[in-house]
Amino acid sequence: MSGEADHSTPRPAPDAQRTEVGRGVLRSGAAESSAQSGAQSSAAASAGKGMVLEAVGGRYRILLDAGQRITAFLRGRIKQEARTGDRVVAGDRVHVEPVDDDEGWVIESVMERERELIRAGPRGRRPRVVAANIDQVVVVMSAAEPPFQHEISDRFLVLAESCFIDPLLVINKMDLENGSSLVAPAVQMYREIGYPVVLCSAATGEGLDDLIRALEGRLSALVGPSGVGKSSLLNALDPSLELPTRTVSRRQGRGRHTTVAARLLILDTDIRIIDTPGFSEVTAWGIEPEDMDANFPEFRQVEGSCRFRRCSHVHEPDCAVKSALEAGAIPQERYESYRRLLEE
Ligand SMILES: Nc1nc2c(ncn2[C@@H]2O[C@H](COP(=O)(O)OP(=O)(O)O)[C@@H](O)[C@H]2O)c(=O)[nH]1
Ligand SMILES: [Mg+2]
Ligand SMILES: [Zn+2]
Repeated sequence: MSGEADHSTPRPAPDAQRTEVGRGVLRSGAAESSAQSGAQSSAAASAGKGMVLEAVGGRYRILLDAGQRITAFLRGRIKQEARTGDRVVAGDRVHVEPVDDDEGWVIESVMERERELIRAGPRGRRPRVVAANIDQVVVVMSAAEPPFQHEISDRFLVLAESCFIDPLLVINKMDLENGSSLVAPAVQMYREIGYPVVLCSAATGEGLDDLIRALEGRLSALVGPSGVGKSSLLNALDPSLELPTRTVSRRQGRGRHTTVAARLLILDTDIRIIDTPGFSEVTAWGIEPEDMDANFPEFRQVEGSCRFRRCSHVHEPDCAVKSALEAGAIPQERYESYRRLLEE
């Protein structure tokens, strides 16, 4: 994907998905905790493991496994290495220790990430880790206001696929007039591809039981364009959150709303969910053009039968993807999204 990705870095393999930076932390952290356990047994005894809820400036809100919520700073050395802000993100598992002389806590090390949600930076800037260790990417769209656009949901689905994280598609605002009929074709399309789809309304509570079932017991990240009702859905699931929701106004132009860092919310009923800042544009990172088809599950099923092994499914003869498209087995809309993302 050109524009955003002037990196020539190949896409990392699934098992090598974390950044080099991340590996550095792990190594220094591991070495340090073993040294610490010998030298400072009292500090080691009170050391804790926890999960990062939110990064705010140079400070991190952390939920300790023991249940306590604390605020911690990064150990100086880790901080020096952490130029980018990706060093510690919501969802990261960390080791913390109390600081001797005051009441504070310090992050001693960051554990190796199982998964990372990574997006491209704007205009070729370096990629950003949005959240760590999530089990599921929840792509929230609305049936109307703003209108459902498959171009947008496809971008977010590709983002999830490119990070090897299972997506769930949630279509909110089903209460709006003609909501069901407006999205029915898209819902059928995504379900046939195999994506789970939840239809709901934060306003009426319709479908929220399904949403709860899909979120329970997992760490999810909520993504989607602004205004589709992400904050409203979270409030509907847990009114004590009292998240601000946006009144859609014309004066509130695109770039106007302030960017907030991703934060992990702990809801009732064993739901942990990372709310990410509204993305008006999102681009997956590090997808080589010849690998774009891997992010479309329905293409993966047929592409092995293309005549050319590295078929782009655009100009080549005897292309199984184009045959499937003509036969109606691959939806036209999805092929359009594929072409559009390929050209970027
Ligand atoms: N009709 C209707 N409006 C909704 C629903 N959910 C959210 N909204 C409205 O949509 C606007 C944006 O909601 P918000 O939660 O701030 O969206 P976010 O930007 O995705 O977090 C607000 O005016 C909400 O009141 C819904 O299910 N139905
Ligand atoms: Mg919001
Ligand atoms: Zn092909």
